Amino acid sequence: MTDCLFCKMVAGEIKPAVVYENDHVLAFRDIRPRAPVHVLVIPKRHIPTLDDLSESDSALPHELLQAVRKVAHSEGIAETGFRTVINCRGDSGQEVYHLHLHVLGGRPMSWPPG
Ligand code: D5M
Repeated sequence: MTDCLFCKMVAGEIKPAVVYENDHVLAFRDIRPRAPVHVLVIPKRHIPTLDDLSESDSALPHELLQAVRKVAHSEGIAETGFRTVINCRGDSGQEVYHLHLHVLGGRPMSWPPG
């Protein structure tokens, strides 16, 4: 999608701070970090929200979660613990309508989230 911020990153038109990439996913640092480590993992293909994943996208959740694991290890938060969040639509506070997984770590976190 031409007007999608994250699609522009995938296309190389905007250059985020990339921490991991493969054929299917891109991971980069969040511009407004909420924790010492805050990385976003996105599919390279435009999918607006978690609810727009289709049955035929069955390999993609695996790709995304394996990328989360790799980022957690490379960022040094796999052992201490980390949180992965997917916001979906209005009440969740989703701002960017291109599916993304937040990977947060490097500090203790409370539950439930606000
Ligand atoms: O989270 C959307 C996230 O996207 C939010 O934490 C800020 C981040 N963001 C917005 N613009 C940028 C750029 N240009 N680089 C890196 N990160 C960015 P949501 O779950 O939709 O609320």
